[in-house]
Amino acid sequence: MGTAPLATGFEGVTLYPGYLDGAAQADLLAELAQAGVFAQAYRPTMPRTGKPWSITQFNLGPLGWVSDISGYRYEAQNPHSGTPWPAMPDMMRRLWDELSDFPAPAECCLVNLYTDPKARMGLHQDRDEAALEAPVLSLSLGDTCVFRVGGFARGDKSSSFRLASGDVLLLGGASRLRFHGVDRVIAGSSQLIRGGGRLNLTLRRVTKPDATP
Ligand code: MD3
Ligand code: FE
Repeated sequence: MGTAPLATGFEGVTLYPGYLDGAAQADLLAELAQAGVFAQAYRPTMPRTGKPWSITQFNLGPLGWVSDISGYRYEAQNPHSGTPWPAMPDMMRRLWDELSDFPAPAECCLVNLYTDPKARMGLHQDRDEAALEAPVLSLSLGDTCVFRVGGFARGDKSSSFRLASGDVLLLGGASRLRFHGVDRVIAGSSQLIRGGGRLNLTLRRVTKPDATP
């Protein structure tokens, strides 16, 4: 496990192409299925309008990121089942320890499921975490996507690159608040997931680590 990092042209945005090999990708996928990710993924809705997203979502770990008509927030329980989120997979914990350079564990593993071939994610910022000094770590599985990174205002110029199965993207430092999104998924570009589609797992530190020793 582990490939050399590649600069992306954005300070604080580092790509590790093929960081997980095929066997590790398959193991992780099986673990996600075991945890109920595919069976229990739900379709979030937009704050205020209640418009459904084109992706579905699920969470693993102590906190889950939730979007519905009343807003975006982190929750310790799945609002659809009223039960705690399943445990964070060991492989994701290991990735965070190897790559984040952050002194406290990740608290949320958000799983985005791009199952519909038209699924996408509009440009947005990740700013619901109190610990904005912590990086976000993203792992892609399945079909390749065209990922877009912009500036710090919605209209700033942006550029796109591809994220393939097994790629890890680390977003931190000066780039933590850049706008970003997923333009589209390239159908048929991977055989990992039966029936096709893409999964993205993002690891986040949500709360500020306790400063007392
Ligand atoms: C660049 N997910 O869940 S993660 C998200 O592929 C999200 O599903 C995308 O954006 C996906 O919020 C991409 C990669 C990511 C995360 C945070 C960033 C890229 C970022 C913060 C700054 C710049
Ligand atoms: Fe994001």
